[in-house]
Amino acid sequence: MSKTVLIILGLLVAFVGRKQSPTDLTNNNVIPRPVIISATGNSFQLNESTSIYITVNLPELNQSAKYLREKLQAATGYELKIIPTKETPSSGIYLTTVNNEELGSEGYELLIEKKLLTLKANNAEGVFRGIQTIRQLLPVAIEKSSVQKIAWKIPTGTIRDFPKYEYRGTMLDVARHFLGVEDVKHYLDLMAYYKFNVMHLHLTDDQGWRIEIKSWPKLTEIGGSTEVGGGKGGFFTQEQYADIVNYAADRYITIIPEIDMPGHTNAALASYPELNCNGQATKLYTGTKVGFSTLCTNREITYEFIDDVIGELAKLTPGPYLHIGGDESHATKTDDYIPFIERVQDIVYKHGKIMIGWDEITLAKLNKRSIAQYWASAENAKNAIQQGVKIIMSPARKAYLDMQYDSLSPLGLHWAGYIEVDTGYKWNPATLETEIGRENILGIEAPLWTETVTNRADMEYLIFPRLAGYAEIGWSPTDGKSWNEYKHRLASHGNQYDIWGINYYRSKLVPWSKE
Ligand code: TNX
Repeated sequence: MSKTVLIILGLLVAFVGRKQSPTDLTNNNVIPRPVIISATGNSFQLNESTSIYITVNLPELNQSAKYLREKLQAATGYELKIIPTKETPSSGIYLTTVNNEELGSEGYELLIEKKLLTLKANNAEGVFRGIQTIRQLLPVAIEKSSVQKIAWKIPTGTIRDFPKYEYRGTMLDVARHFLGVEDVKHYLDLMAYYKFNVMHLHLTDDQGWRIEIKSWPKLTEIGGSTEVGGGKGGFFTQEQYADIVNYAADRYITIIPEIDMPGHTNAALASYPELNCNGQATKLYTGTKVGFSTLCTNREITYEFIDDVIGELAKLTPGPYLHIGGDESHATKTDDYIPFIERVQDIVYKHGKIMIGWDEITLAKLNKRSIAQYWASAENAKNAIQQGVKIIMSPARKAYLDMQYDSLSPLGLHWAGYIEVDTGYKWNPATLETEIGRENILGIEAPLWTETVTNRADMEYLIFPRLAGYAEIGWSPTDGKSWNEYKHRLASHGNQYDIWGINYYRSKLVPWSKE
């Protein structure tokens, strides 16, 4: 063989070899897109002798290390050792603390060197968010549940990352169709992967009451016994609810329970005649109309009922917020609605929680700590701002996970329009409404109403892939945001969804890899 042929062969081998080994950290598929990334052109490799070191300064990191080990175990087959340490190790994975104001309570810094991968944050929450980035930087096969023979490499460099909004949530309506504890946990796992920190549970509506209230047992006995379409419904016992709260807390996700009132209350009105102005229980309802029910706002028993319900729920909920609904109360006169919301607000604060409600609550005089959830009315948002009240952005036309993707979508509604994957991604909460500026916004939330959703597969179909886009809107800087760039990262996440067996919408706008 001639010398030139050998050189060419050598170059070819080197080239192919290089292609197989990821070395450019800036070329990644992380969602939400991290704030700052710089690459150093080498790679870190995980192997069976890698250990996870944790600084002794923060005992909570033991949990984080166990979570990371568990996420890496199935596909690698490695059972990584967890070793508490006072000193910086020379190799392995090192979870540690830092004192850095810019990172806030959820930010983190990832320093990836050839031998050592260091994840630092102000606290364990930031470390948890950073672990999601590590999972996404590894080859996607890391998500498989059986052992894969793969070089588990991550390109070297630095990532410094922190969220744009402090509130990044989703909502799940378990009232229209009941979805059980396992489905909620499944959703929480997927949310954690995308660095969400809030799950709002819509626990009551006309069609069902889904949370056990010990002082008013018929709410679930009667009110929980059906759902849209006449199925058997269901409810969470207080123990099950506590289990969900703990599961979420392990993922640094806050549960916000919603008891919708004074409208959207037929399930309660059917359970207890005394909550109705005419003293007669209504019939259970299994249709999908809204705006026909109301609690009797001028009976004292109504407020005793609310005090009991809020009291029990506040005790079960470690998070700071309780959501009181307040939307679409078309059957309540405005003159009755306003004092009602103000009285309920006092009850919420009496039980030590901050009140959240849909944007209609801004008709009432609000405590400055209360929060309005914008879904449709800019006018209501203006009322909130005038009262110094912060806003959660859930514009139906952009962020409702129950809107159809297009006219052919087999599931979903379209009263607020169709939300294709690009429409869900291409909006900015701080410029959507001229009235609402960045300084008024606490964060964003994407609600999944379940009139058309009957099971986990339906839920996945409407959530994915739009959820990833809402995660990015809530977390990543607006600078550098581009659908044309994002769609390639999103396409690569289709590989994760395939591995997880997620029923997702393969939008034509996304260049999914063929399989
Ligand atoms: C409006 S948005 C509702 C819900 C429905 C949803 C369906 C809001 C606060 N109320 O009761 O389920 O539309 O998209």
